[in-house]
Amino acid sequence: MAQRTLARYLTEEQRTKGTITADLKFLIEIVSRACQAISIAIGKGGLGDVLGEAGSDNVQGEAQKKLDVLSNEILLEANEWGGHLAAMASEEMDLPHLVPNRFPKGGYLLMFDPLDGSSNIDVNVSIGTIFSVLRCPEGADLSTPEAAEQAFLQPGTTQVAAGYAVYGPTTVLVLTVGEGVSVFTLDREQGQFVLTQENVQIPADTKEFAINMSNQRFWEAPVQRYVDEMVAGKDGPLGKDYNMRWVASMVADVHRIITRGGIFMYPLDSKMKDKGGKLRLMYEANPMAFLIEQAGGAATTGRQRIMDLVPTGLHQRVPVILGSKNEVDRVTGYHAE
Ligand code: P6P
Repeated sequence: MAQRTLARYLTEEQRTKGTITADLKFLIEIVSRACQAISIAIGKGGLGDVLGEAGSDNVQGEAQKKLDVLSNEILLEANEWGGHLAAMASEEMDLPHLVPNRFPKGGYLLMFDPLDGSSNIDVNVSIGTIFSVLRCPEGADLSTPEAAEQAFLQPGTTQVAAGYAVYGPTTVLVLTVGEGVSVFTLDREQGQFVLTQENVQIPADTKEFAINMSNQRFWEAPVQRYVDEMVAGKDGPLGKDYNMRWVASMVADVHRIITRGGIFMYPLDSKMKDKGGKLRLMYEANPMAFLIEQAGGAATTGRQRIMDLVPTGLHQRVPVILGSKNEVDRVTGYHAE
């Protein structure tokens, strides 16, 4: 059978499910081509002038890598002319980027973490791009970047699409438009993303957890209890041995869970309690939560469903616990006790 490219898949979905407008199909196609360009830039590594620090800091106060800035520019330039978007927001920019007046505007808002896992770039470990798509509210004030922020502050349940590209041994695009999760692998010879898996289902149970153990002494009691129980293995209350993985690239860790199950935790800890967490709600937690739920998993802050949160700011941080449903329910239940 002919390979089902992303474009063919979106067209077929558009015909059969109606959840995909022509503009949304175009938006996803454009984002996928931007991810191809990012994959090529990353692949140059030390051969291109793309490694190391950019010499600037982002809104998070984090030193930007050259590839952070380049990836952000690739996504902005790819998306601003097409007429499908009203505005964009990024981890790398303090305020939203409005579609310039010389271009037509559309009805969607696009948010992204252009290159997540930057600390892994220079050591050649998988990194990724995360994106989330919202509808622009009717009558939204997009007169200035400052005014436009309000239009983005919608709960994760209002997302119309979400996805990530993981730049690893292969470049893979994982996507949902609210009708399950599909996986596309980049065929570099064709320059096309090709469907390689449909209707992803995450096992409800797992024996694999992902957390940065060096923060253990800072965690709240429910997470301490849960991790202690997993480490206790088959002789402990959970009655089975667990394995641990921590790539320190959310996209890589989430992709492992999408592929074979598991639980990922970046919980609140006393070091960062005032910030609200480590990971960002709008362009990390919400898109990943949408994908995980669409694949039959669960995603909470430990105390509530991530996608129910009403955002208070574009760069708001939240605790994240996501993956195999029975495990997420267990540790969330510990928080409720
Ligand atoms: P730590 C990468 O910087 C990131 O935002 C996520 O991709 C990743 O899960 C986390 O931070 C890693 O954090 O504390 O292990 O460096």
